[in-house]
Amino acid sequence: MARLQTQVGIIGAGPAGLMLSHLLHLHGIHSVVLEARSRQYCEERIRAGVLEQGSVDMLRNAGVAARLDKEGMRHEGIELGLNRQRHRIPLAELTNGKAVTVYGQHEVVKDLIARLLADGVDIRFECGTVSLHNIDSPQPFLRRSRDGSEDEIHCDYIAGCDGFHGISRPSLPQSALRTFERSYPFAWLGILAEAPPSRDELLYMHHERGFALYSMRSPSITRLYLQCKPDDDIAHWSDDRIWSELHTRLGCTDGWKPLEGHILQKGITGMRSHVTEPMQHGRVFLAGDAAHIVPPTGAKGMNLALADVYVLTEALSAFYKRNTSTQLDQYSAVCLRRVWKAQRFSWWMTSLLHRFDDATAFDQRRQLAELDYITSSRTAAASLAENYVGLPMELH
Ligand code: FAS
Ligand code: PHB
Repeated sequence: MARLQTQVGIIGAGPAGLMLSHLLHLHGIHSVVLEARSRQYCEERIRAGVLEQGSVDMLRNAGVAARLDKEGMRHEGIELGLNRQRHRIPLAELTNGKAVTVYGQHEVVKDLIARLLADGVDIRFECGTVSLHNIDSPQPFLRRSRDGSEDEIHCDYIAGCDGFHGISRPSLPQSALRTFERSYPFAWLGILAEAPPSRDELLYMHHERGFALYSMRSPSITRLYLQCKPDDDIAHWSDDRIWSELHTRLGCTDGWKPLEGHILQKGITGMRSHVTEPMQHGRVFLAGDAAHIVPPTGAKGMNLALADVYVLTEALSAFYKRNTSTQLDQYSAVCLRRVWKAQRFSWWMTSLLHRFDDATAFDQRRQLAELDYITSSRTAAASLAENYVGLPMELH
């Protein structure tokens, strides 16, 4: 068995784990990243698509935004659709110039992996089975076992960046944790289509048959979503049925509807809200989906992951450079303030735009009135805008 020593042991090479390792490297802090899947799997897994202003600034300041700046699509507005009509929310105008950038999560992952490898950071793909040990002692360690061989990675701190189904959260004493959950009575069917975007900005469409979202990935790739049943089976959705439903729900009175194209990928994603409190225990810090899940309607998931690791990096840097653990002790409280505001916004956007089968006639009228209010009041639109582009980062 090999015995390694590092400062921070990181589980997971998604946006949280990769960004954390890179930010720590910039601060001269050594880490080892253990990832269960292959590099190719991580780089090809299609997920989030929208970066908040703060996330773009963070990636730029960390020196990993060259391709983002070249290929990312800055959007200064989004559209909400109601009764087959579009209403623009001028994000930049309402937030003193902030915007979002459409750039696939898998592209961010590719950029970060390339930089970590170029910098010689120790990242181990297909790492085998990981377990956490001595998490309440000053000398925690990770054990990874694969094909009969074992390594121990001894560290000062462990970062659980292994997503919702990872090993880190279940490895904490459940008596020390409190879970907050909400599941939604629907899911999203998402497709990637080889069809040039025929609108410049995202369109979130309310429709009596269910929500639909028009998004994009590049000048030749469109990303589209349909609200579907929570237990729906993708095998029941032929390409023709998907396009027919997308045209029905996204079609506007001015004749616009999305262009069709070859469907490269389709899948169904469940919708849930989840928060684990606290996001730390002993020498273990949870970040990203390992600690929280939001419904994707607010485009917050990846952005929250990046914000968590920014807070954790500042706290670890204060510990190693100024020998103070105050920020480490406050990590969970600082992150949870942002997490819960993102949960609120994501729940609100989801409740605003989706069809609820158990909604009463009153609920339906109230939902339409809220959409009417947001699309006719500058104050209401400004509240949506400041949340959508991302609330200011707070470190204390
Ligand atoms: P991730 O899940 O991205 O990464 C965790 C990593 O840990 C993975 O690479 C995994 O292989 C690894 N891992 C897990 N267990 C391990 C173990 N035991 N040992 C070692 N490694 C382990 N967010 C949006 O904002 N917009 C969207 O449209 C959107 N769509 C989504 C669609 C799907 C299908 C899913 C599942 C999520 C979606 N999300 C979306 C949310 C998503 O983008 C997450 O918020 C984001 O991936 C969070 O990043 P991480 O916290 O790094 O977790
Ligand atoms: C996407 O393009 O994948 C996307 C965009 C906005 C969302 C969710 C997903 O709210």
